[in-house]
Amino acid sequence: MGVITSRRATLLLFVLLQMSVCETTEYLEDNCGESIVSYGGRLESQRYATYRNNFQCDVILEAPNEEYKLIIQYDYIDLEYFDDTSCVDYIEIRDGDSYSSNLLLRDCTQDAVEGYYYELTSHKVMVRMVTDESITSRGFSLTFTAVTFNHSDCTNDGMFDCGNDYCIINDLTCDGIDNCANNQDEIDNNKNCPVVGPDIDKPDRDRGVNIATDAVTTVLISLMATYWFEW
Ligand SMILES: [Ca+2]
Ligand SMILES: [Ca+2]
Repeated sequence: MGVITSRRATLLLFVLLQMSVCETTEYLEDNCGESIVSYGGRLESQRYATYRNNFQCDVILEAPNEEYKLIIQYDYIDLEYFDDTSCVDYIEIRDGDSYSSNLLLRDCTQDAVEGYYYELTSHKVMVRMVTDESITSRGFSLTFTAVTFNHSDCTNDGMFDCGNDYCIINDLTCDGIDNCANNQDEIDNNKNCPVVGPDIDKPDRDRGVNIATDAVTTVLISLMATYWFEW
């Protein structure tokens, strides 16, 4: 095994930075006590397969301005419970940014909430997770989206009309996440999206970008592998 030289360490750091640039999902455990200000995205409990024991953490998800309201959709909730009725570990969702804000959910299984979503009255939501000293599980994954109900906004550049009273920013279309709560931002009648299917169905412009990106990535990896062994 070779020694990790400073140049190799720099190369590793470069690779890790490239990976982080591609990251779109936020993780609760990385943002304890923080606010995540965004027009939309995905929040998951942790990066790894299972969550931590003895864990208490909350984050505030916040739309960039107060004209927006947040909607929350659950992908899954899978935390330890006892006897099918009592949550041992749990997630809390509050309609606002404090512990006194209206409690929307305190739960540990997705049975009651699968496919369900909340429409908040504010532009902030507190997400909190509490676990005990043993037994972990998969955790949770949710999607949050800032929406406006003003239909004149939908016609503005940079906005997308979901067709269900929601307008979202255009950047949230065609990203593989159902931000509209009816999937209109992801299906092919959205003029911005390629037809759902393999790459061959995508517009030439997107295929060209993908091919170019793949080529650059391949060259970079080849160069890095070469330098690694030469050092
Ligand atoms: Ca537990
Ligand atoms: Ca989307």
